[in-house]
Amino acid sequence: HAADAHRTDLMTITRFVLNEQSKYPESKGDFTILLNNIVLGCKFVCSAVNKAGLAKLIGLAGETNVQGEEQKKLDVLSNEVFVKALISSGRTCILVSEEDEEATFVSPPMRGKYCVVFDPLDGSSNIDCGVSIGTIFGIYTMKGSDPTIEDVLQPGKDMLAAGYCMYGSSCMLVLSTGNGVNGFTLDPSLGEFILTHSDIKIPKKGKIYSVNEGNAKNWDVSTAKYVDNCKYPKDGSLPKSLRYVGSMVADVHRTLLYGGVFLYPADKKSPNGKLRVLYEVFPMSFLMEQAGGQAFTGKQRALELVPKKIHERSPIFLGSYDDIEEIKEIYAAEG
Ligand code: AHM
Ligand code: MG
Repeated sequence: HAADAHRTDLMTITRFVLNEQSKYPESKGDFTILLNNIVLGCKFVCSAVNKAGLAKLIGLAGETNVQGEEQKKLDVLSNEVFVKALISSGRTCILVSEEDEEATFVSPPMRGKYCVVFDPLDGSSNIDCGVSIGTIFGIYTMKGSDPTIEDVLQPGKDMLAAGYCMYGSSCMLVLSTGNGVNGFTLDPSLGEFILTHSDIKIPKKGKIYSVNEGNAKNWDVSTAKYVDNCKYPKDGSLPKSLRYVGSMVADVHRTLLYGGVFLYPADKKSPNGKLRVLYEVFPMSFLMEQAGGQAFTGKQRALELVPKKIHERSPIFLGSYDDIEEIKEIYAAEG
């Protein structure tokens, strides 16, 4: 019976990626090993996030432990776990983390061909109140034989893979290796991510917009005009609903599944917006395009940006194809 087969034939993320990679005869399992280490990091963070509310009870966070050392904050701890898991995979050469000022160059004996850019725990303002937060990552392949910073300053369209993990009401990992987008949910009893959302496609047009409207007084004309259209449509369509968690992973995840737009535009106070190109804008734009949506900076296709610095920022508008088309038209007209 098909339904039974579904419940007993578990498509884990490892099995899924192994299947995908088997299409490439030259593949030797390196990517699968790398991904398994990312998955390990995500499981660790998930378990830490789930216990975060108990921290006071069991004496974590901000308190001093028996050794007299101060306990690490969740974002710092998450970063350490990812860095160590990625280095120990033996498949990475350069790591760029939101938490670290400088890129990490892996020492030659542990070096592999992949560069990983990541935000280990995004949504910092939501950590202490139990609202969904996430990890975002992108993967590049080293260009030459010696790693240089140029290897991670490539346009987002050259990413080999991108994904995020959301620590929400369930723990979900959403991944693209350039072949569409698939979602895996952590089964806590198995400790495995199981394929639950195969071949995710974003609705062509959505009914939701997502933005921090508290910044409205500093927006440019085009952003203001678009958001005004969301509330007072000029074409007879219904107004859009507003949803804004303030965690990019949660806001993008909802946008991917329900459709609509997520924007973090430029404003007078932050002319490049807030979000970071390498490990926020690029991975999410990659996923959006792979799901049939679009990602735009206000000037160009987001994935064609060529970053000059590892922590560079860019305005971003991403989501349903038609909704982003509308934003592009406004920017083209208003400049
Ligand atoms: P963070 O890296 O300090 O967590 O900031 C990134 C977060 C995103 O998750 C989210 O989209 C955005 O900041 C929200 O910013 P704001 O509070 O300005 O609306
Ligand atoms: Mg961040």
